[in-house]
Amino acid sequence: MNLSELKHAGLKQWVEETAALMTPDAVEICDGTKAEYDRMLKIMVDAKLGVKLNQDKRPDSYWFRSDPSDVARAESRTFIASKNKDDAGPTNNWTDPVELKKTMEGLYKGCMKGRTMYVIPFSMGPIGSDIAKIGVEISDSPYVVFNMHIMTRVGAKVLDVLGTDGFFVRCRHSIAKPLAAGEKDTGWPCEPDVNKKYISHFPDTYEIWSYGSGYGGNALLGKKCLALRIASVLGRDEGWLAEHMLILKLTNPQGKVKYIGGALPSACGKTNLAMLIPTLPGWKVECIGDDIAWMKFGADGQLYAINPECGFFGVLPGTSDHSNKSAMDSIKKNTIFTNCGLTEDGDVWWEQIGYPAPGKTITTWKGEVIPSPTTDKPVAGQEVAHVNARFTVPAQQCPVIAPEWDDPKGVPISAFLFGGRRAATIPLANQAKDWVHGVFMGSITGSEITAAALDLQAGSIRRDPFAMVPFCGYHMGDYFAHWLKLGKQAQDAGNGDKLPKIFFVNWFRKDENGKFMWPGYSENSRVLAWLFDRCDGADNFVETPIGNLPKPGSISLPSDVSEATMAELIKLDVDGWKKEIADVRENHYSKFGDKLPKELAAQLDVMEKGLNSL
Ligand code: GTP
Ligand code: SPV
Ligand code: MN
Repeated sequence: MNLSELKHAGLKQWVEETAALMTPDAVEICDGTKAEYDRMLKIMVDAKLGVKLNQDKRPDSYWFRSDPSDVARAESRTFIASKNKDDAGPTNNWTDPVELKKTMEGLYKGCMKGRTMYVIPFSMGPIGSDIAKIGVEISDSPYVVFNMHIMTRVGAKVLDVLGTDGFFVRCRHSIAKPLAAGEKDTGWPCEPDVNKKYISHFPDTYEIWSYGSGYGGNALLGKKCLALRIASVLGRDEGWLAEHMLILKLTNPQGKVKYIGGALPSACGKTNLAMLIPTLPGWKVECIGDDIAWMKFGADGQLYAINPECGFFGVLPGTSDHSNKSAMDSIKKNTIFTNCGLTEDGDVWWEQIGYPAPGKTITTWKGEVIPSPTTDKPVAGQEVAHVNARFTVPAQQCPVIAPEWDDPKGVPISAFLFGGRRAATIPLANQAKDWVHGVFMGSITGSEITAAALDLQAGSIRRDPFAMVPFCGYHMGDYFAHWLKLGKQAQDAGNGDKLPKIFFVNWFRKDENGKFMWPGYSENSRVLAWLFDRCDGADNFVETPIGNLPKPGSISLPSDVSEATMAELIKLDVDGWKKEIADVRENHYSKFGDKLPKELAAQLDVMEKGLNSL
C-alpha cells in the first residue's frame, strides 16, 4: 500500500508532514503480513545486523545485538511534556512541550535520509474491542517493524477500523542514523550518546516522539509509551486503568477460576508468575498477559481486564526450564533474540539458562568470540548475555496461554497483587484490609532497582508505587487519587464486594548470608493458593496493623523451606515497619505535597499507631 491509498485524511497529512521533516528515501505503509515480516528480517540479515539461527535447533528464529548504549529503557531521557509542569509531578522528567518539540524537530530534520520510513498501523487490544486503542508508529527501523508485528496487532484491518476520521495515537520514532549516499550500516544503528536520546510524551495531545534508540520500550512505542504512559492519561480522563500488570488465570483443584492482576516492577518476576507451573498439586495457572493490563468496570460492576499486547518481550538471563519452563517452551521457534550469546552451532545461550555453553567458543552480546563458559553462572563484567537481553515471541506460542486471553470483553479480576524486591521487612504475603488500605500499600511499594533501566544504579531501593514510576504519564498523586476514586465509585454503586481484593507479596527476602529465603518461581503457587482461598473468605489469616498476614500453617511448605524460615517470612517485623513508615513519610510521601490524598497520609498514621500499641 502506498501513501495515496490512505483514506484517513488526518493520518495522510501527518505522514506527509513527517516525511517532509525526516526526508526518507521511501515511504511504506505496513500491512502486517507474514511476507512483510520475512522481508524486514531479510533486510536486517542481508545488512549483517542479525543472524538467522540454525533451522534445526531454533526454527525461524533470529539473533540480534544492539549497541552497548542501547540495551534498556533510558529513564533519564524519558519526558512527560505536559502543558502544566504540575501535571507531570515529582516522579517524571518534565520539559516544556513547545521547547521540546522545537528541539526534536531540529533533530528529526533529515534524520531518515538514505532509509525507508515505515508507517505501522497497530491496535493495542483485540482489533475493534471496546477497550482497544489504535496507534500509528512511524519508524525507520525494520527491527521495530517485525517486533511490532509480534507485540501488537499490525495491519490493514486496523486502518479499516480507523476509517476516515477515527482517533489514533501519533507515534514518531527514528533511530537517528541517516545514511549518506552509498553508506551502509556497520553495526546496530542508533544515537550512541545516551544524553542525545529522547523518549518524549505529550499527554495533552496524546503524542509520542522517540529519537535515538532502537531497543525495547524506547522504540516499540505501543508498549510502555502508548499502553502505559499515554494510556494512563486516557484512563484518568475516561475512568479506567492502564497498569504495569501481568494477568493470570488461577484454577483450584475443584475447578474454580479466579483472574489475578499483578504489578511488580521491571525484571521482578511478572513473566515468571504469569506462566507459572504450580508445584502445588491440582492447581493450574494459565497466562492472559505478562506485562500490561487495561481495565474497565463492566455494566455488572465487575472490573474487566485485557492484555493490550499480543506478544511477550521477556528477560532472557535467568530463564531456564527450572525458573520458567513455559517461557522456554514458548521460545523454541519463531522468536527474536536480542543481546544474548550466539553458540558455534547457531543457537542462543544466556547466563542461568540451566546448562553450560556448548562448543569451544561463543559470541557474546558485544560480538566478542570467547571460550565457552563451563557453567551458566554469571560472572560480573564478563556476561555472555546482557542482563537485560530479551526475547520477542507471539503470545500464542506460550503453552499455558489461556483460551480466553484475547477475548475482547476481557476477564473479570478477583484480586490484585503488588510487590517488589525487598531483602528485609516485607512479608511473603499480606492482604490489605480494604480498598483504601490496598491503594496505600500499592503507593508505598519499594523495590531494588534492576537492569531494566540503563541509567539507574541497580541494587539500591527506590519507591516504585504500583510498579508505575517509570510509566505513569501524569502526577503520581493524581494517580493515587484516581485509584481511590474508582474504588469509591464502585462502593457508592453498591458494588464494593465486587472490587478486587488487594494483596502484597515479596519473593525476595534474604537471610543473613544473602541467600533467598523463599525458593520462588513454581513454589509461588503456594502463595497464590493462599490468596485464592482468602478471596473466598477462608479463615487463614491473622489481623495485624500492617494487614492480614498468613496464619501459621496456612501456606504449605516447599520441601526446602523449614518451619522456622516460614515463620520468619510471614512474621510482622515491627522495628522494620517503623523504619519503613519513617522513610515513606520523610522521603516518599513528602514529594507529593498537597496532591497526596489525605486518606493515604491517614493510613500511615493509623499503621504507626497500631505498631506503637503492640
Ligand atoms: P519486565 O518485562 O521488565 O516488566 O519484567 P518482569 O516483571 O516480567 O520480569 P521477569 O519475569 O522477566 O523477571 C526477571 C527476573 O526476576 C529474573 O532474574 C528472574 O530470575 C527473577 N525472578 C522471577 N521470579 C522470581 C522468584 O520467584 N524468585 C526469585 N528469587 N527471582 C525471581
Ligand atoms: C520493562 O522495562 O518494564 C519492560 C521492558 O517490560 S521494556 O519494554 O523495554 O520497557
Ligand atoms: Mn515491563
